[in-house]
Amino acid sequence: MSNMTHLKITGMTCDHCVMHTKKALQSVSGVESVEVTLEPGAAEITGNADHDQLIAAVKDAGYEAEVE
Ligand code: 9UX
Repeated sequence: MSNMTHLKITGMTCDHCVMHTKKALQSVSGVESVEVTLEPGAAEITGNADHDQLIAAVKDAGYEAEVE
């Protein structure tokens, strides 16, 4: 069974930003699926990825994330 993680994401301003964030999160080990929304800025992730790695991936892509 896989876990769900909800991230609040700030700094995304367009649909391209959403794709950057989605790709970044999909590259994290343990991630099974990712849905990212622009408004509100958020991501729903399933799998067993480490939360700190998810946040780091979003930061590397140029945005900010926090677990909600
Ligand atoms: Mo969304 Mo763009 O950034 O450079 S406003 S990708």
